[in-house]
Amino acid sequence: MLFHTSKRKGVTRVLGLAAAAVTLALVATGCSTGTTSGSGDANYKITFLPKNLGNAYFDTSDKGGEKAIKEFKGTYKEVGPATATADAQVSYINTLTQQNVGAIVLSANDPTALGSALTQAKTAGVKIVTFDSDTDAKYRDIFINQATAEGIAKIQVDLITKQIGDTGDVAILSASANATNQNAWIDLMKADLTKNHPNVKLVDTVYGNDDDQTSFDKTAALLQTYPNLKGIISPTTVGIAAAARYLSTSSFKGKVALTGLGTPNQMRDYVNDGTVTAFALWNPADLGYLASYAAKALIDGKITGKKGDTFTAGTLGKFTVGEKGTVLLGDPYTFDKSNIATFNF
Ligand code: RAM
Repeated sequence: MLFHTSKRKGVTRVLGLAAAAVTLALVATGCSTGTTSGSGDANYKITFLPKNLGNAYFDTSDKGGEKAIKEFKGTYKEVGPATATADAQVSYINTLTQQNVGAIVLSANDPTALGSALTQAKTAGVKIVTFDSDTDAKYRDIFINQATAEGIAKIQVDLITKQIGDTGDVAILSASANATNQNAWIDLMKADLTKNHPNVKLVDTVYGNDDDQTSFDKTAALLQTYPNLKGIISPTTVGIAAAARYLSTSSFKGKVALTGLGTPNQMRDYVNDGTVTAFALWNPADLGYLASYAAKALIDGKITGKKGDTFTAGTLGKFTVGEKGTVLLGDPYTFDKSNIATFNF
């Protein structure tokens, strides 16, 4: 296992000193796009379709998926669009259906827009695994969720409210406007702010489309439009990295708080230079690894995605399918100055 967390006395700790080293080895041997071939009777041709290519988060998750597929001697492939839109994902799904892959492992840019392409794929016998960002449940067999939406929302609200002293204006810099995962988290963050943080006001939600430059520009615009802004939550690794880069050389550095979901490698410099205090994520490599084993279990007919189905995901161990065909990886984890040096992804 690459990354284990446990909660003891309210403190989340990393277990296993080898975590960083194992992850390092994974990064050194992995390859973000391309094919790994294997053999076997079952159709273990499994293709990852992330929201977009060129996103460090998906580079890591898909490498985790490739590692699992190598373990069971399947054929790994990764395809995906340059921009994070549903339209761009549809043509990949159609092509993969024609190519008779065994499974598509997909992070969806929209909950419904991929529906007809996915239905055709399923009808043709392709197993559909969503991971990271789900579709409506009827369009896939199983969803591999990184952590509960409630947990992901809460950790970000807890971080920002702590960082701004629980008072003042905040804004959200999200990914694309239709992203299933970000929108679920945003709804829950709004509810938490309203209920538990009456002195914190969410003044705007803007969308950087998981594009670095757009996210950078949206950050600049937020700071101009809201001169009293005290904090930004960016629930996307692309957004938070671009916002941190903007803040780090601006007069807002250290004055406007920034948190959200980021990768340690992209955020390390900004934590060390004081632009960012703390942010959260899970281990994307474990997420991809688990998704590949779920695809295998579906292909093998061991599971169908119904509640109570169980399967073993290599070194991560045994998992049980929960409500709405969802499998849960674990808890989100907080990164800050005290631990960020030990991670490499
Ligand atoms: C980006 C993507 C992804 C999300 C992470 C946190 O890389 O939007 O879907 O889970 O951020």
